[in-house]
Amino acid sequence: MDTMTVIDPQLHKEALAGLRAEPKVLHPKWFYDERGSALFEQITVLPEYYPTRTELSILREHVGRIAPYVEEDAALIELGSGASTKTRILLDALDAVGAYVPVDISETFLRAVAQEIDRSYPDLEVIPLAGDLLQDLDLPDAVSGRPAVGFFPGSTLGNLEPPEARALLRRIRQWPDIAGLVLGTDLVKDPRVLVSAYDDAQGVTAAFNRNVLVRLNREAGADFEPDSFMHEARWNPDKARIEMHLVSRSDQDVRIGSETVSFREGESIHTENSHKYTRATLEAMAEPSGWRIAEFMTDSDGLFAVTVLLPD
Ligand code: SAH
Ligand code: AVI
Repeated sequence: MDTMTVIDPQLHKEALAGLRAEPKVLHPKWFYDERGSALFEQITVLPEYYPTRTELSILREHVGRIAPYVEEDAALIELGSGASTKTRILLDALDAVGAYVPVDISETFLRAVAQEIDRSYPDLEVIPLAGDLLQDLDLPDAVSGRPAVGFFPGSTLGNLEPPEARALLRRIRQWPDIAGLVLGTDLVKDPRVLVSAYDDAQGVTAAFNRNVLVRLNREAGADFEPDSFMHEARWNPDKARIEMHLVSRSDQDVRIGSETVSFREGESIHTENSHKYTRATLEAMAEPSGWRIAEFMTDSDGLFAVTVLLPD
């Protein structure tokens, strides 16, 4: 679907509402068409983008601390599974996993990755679920009767507004037979390190950011000139988050279907938040959603954390 010119009415409606708002905003879930998923994979190996390699190293070192929480024949349900690279560390070490349900909004990418996992782990039941994790998920029958373990790596939780994030944690808590949640979160650190992770020298993150405009042209009938918007990464200390923006280089009008949206020079579209946590802020978010911290694992530089949350 990603490569065809098909107007997505939901994208058109949400994008128009966001671009008419003050300040202008687009939800980050729209980054992930096929090209967006591929660009994100390029980001994960950039020298400036420390989160992926750091989380991989924490998982490799501490997977033994996760094992006791994964019961025999468990269903591993991964939210925002992407390339499922981190999952392989769990699957290689945890024989108890009987079924794997990767959930992702980027459907073409999801199906290709699920096939690769299926080939690599012949004894595992692999059931990909294409969907929006902000909605109620229709979990497959293979999950029922199995102890469920959520896996939510990458700090994708941090891309949600705090109320969205708390609501998602509450929904996971209500999954039938939920035994635990393995959650990856990025930690607060020197803003210079953070800004360069989101504004790399090769311009891959800028291309990832602008790709949402390319998608709007193809799937929402828009006529953006992506290069007429500058990529910007800003640290917002009050909200402990990196914000990504696309800033208009000039006064310009852009068509979205039959509507027109006007931009002033310097006006931005706020395209993403990436919240950064401390153990205390993470706990303050998880506890009201019905979770307690059982394990908190971090790297020696304290850049990133993998937490095992248990139902309280
Ligand atoms: N878990 C991987 C990928 C992180 S990138 C890692 O840690 O490297 C974020 C992933 O979440 C992408 O694959 C994207 O398609 C998916 N995603 C983003 N918003 C989503 C949503 N609302 N519903 C489902 N998946 C979503
Ligand atoms: C998927 N998500 C956690 C990434 C992040 O770091 O917030 C998305 C990303 N945006 C820019 N670079 C990476």
